[in-house]
Amino acid sequence: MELNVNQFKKDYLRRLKAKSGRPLEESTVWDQYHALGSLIKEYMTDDWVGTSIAYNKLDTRQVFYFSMEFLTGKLLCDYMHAMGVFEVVEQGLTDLGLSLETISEAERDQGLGNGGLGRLAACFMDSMASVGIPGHGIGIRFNFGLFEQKIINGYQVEFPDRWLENRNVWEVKMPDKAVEVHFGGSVRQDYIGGRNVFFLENTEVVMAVPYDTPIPGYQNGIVNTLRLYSAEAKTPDFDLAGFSRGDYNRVFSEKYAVEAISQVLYPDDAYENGRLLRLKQEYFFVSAGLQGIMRSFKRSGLPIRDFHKYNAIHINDTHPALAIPELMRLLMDIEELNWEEAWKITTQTISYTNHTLLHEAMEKWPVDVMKSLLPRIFMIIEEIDRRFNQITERLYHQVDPRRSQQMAIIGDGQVRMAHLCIVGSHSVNGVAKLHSELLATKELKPFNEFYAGKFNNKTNGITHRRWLLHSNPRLSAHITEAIGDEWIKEPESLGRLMKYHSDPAYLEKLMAIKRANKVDFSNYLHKTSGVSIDPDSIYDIQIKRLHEYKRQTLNILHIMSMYLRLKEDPDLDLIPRTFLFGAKAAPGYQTAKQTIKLINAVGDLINADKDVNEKLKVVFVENYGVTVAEHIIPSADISEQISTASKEASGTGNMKLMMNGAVTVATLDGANIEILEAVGKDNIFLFGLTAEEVYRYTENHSYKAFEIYQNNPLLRRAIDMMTDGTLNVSPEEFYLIRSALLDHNDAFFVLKDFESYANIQKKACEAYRDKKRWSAMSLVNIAKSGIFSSDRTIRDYNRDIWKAPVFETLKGSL
Ligand code: OAK
Repeated sequence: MELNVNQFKKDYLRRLKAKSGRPLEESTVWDQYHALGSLIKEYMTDDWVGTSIAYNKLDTRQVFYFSMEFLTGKLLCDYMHAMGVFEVVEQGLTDLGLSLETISEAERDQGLGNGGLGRLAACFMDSMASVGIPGHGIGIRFNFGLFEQKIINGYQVEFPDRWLENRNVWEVKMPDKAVEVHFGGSVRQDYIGGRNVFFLENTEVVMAVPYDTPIPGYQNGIVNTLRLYSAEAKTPDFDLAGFSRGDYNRVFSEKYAVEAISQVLYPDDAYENGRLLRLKQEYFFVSAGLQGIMRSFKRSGLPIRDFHKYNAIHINDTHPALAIPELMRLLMDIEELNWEEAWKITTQTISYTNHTLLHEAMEKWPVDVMKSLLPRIFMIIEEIDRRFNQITERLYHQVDPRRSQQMAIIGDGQVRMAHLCIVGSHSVNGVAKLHSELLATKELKPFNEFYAGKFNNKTNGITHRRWLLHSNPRLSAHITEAIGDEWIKEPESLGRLMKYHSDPAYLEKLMAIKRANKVDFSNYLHKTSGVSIDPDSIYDIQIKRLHEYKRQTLNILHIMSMYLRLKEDPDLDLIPRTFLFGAKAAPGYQTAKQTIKLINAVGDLINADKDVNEKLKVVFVENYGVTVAEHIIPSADISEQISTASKEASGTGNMKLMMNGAVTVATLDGANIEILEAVGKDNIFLFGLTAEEVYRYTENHSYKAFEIYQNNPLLRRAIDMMTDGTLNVSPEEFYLIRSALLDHNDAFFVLKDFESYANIQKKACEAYRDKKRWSAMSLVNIAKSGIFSSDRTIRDYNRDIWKAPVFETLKGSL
């Protein structure tokens, strides 16, 4: 948009006064942030309204991305870049004696997600708008996002994330678009006009009230919408009779029970905890979202039989799987289509992404729970299952009588949500080549054989605008200086940087930028936690959720072994290294919580020991989330992507770090394999078992962790350090970690991969010594990162699955 500094200052001062009721001199940082947010939102309004009018007018096919989680982080700076007003606003604020940096820190992170899946949804929102796809998000407006983590005495302690306490400046409440969602009750069946008709009776009614947030594309005038639903009791005078009888307790407890649905995000990452409230959350937003879509589709006057031609609904893992039976219900019970018509529309509308192979993350709901909470939905699932079984029985009963049962949607008293998604959609994709291949050839093999062509791969991506342009302004400027700014819209043109591969001046500046970013991060860390780190040390970074398969344990055991070697030989020639960890553990995941304590205990030991602390430092960064990531990533030298091969579906932190010039230490897992393909084996450090080897060991039970423990003295001493009193803790403190490694035969092959990990770490350090070599490696990583932009991912989804139109701009369509 067109905006000059003077106009901005005028608008801003007026807005600040109106919002805060005080002059600039007396305003708080919060007032300043709130006024700025509200002004930026207003600047966006014409395009936002215009986009939605244009989509309606053009009768265009639209994409709805249903996701339980949207891990958006802060929005202010993102929006200002997208609108092309960043510099003007920054200048205007400076003129007024204010600092954009300080003001933007006042924004609370929108932390409505756990990790990879939720952050991917947020990147996709940005890319859909920037690429020009009519694509919107549908989810839940949780009152409390992912817990805030504090480290107290080395332990993780969780605190509620009150992100809404000072209001959310970006959202707009849409009470007129509220819909009813029904739970429980019973189904009455009638035969009317030659067809079976189903009525739900005596249900509990919850109002789903949408709050819309604008999602602007990058300087293209397109503004899509993220719609998050909040649960409210039906009317303010919900039970007037009860109220006037003075039965306040009951009346209010009912209201709280209803509103509990959108109170809090479950803090489990890739783990299914089976709580009833979670199932309520899932149905709540799916039903609300579909009713909203149906309502506006019907307003367009288009025939219901063409629903799938105008609406593509994507479900982000199985959490929104009930979209399948719910859409069937709406089409049959409300729109009066027959089963075959409804089924055709539903399957052609819905597509599904799987985000994990971990069995503990696969959603299954007990039949009796589903039946009593959602009786009509359960009937529909039963019917989908019955029809599907009929076909598989016929096909397989002779060759493989068990196969039909294996593939069933309902089995062992449970509804298998992944099976429902596969059967009820027209596309099933994994999120990296290896993951998609393992889905098709191992985990979901019978389905892949049954549905030729339904399975496909869409390798994940990240928005390079947030993760490079905004979070690393120095590097962005250095890139633009060399190759122009086309990469912002066409990230694959970052490849042009390859011509600087052997340009000493360019590479030197690249290293100077990394150094400056390291200084910035050390200042940030000092300011936020009081910890000092040395910008001349290697920053070796592992930031992700804490999970055994991600193997923070491997990293810390290796650090412990370095410590032991250094204690024996203090003159060991090591480049000073700072190991940084950032990770939240699910509150109920005890092994993960012990790992946090272990990292902190090792940090306490090493950081206080003068024999070693000039060469080693271990820091656990508190409350890792989107904003913390934005501070750490530009400063990283080494990116730790060390999951057990086959376990990490893709990873996206690996992409963010390479894009910022970190070199990866990696297993051949998830998208690491594609990073290897992009950068070549000389620009990545690979180690460890392959996925095939992991499968083989697991299948033939030939792995013996204890033997490795006995035969590798250094590793044994590192493991024993957990219990021998070296760390200032009781011998039982790390019981679960030790027992997972030694008593339960190390399911994630930490011991098996230890030696090759230690070797590759040595190689990485040698490479780092050679500044020229390292800077060239770093450059290759940046140059080849363009394919990991979520713009590419979104174009792939749209080309193969959604097939929505792509608009360069909507200007002129009004
Ligand atoms: C969370 C809950 C259930 C199932 C999967 C997840 C999840 O976050 N999976 C992660 O998704 C990311 C985005 O696709 C991948 O990059 C991660 O590898 C995967 O663990």
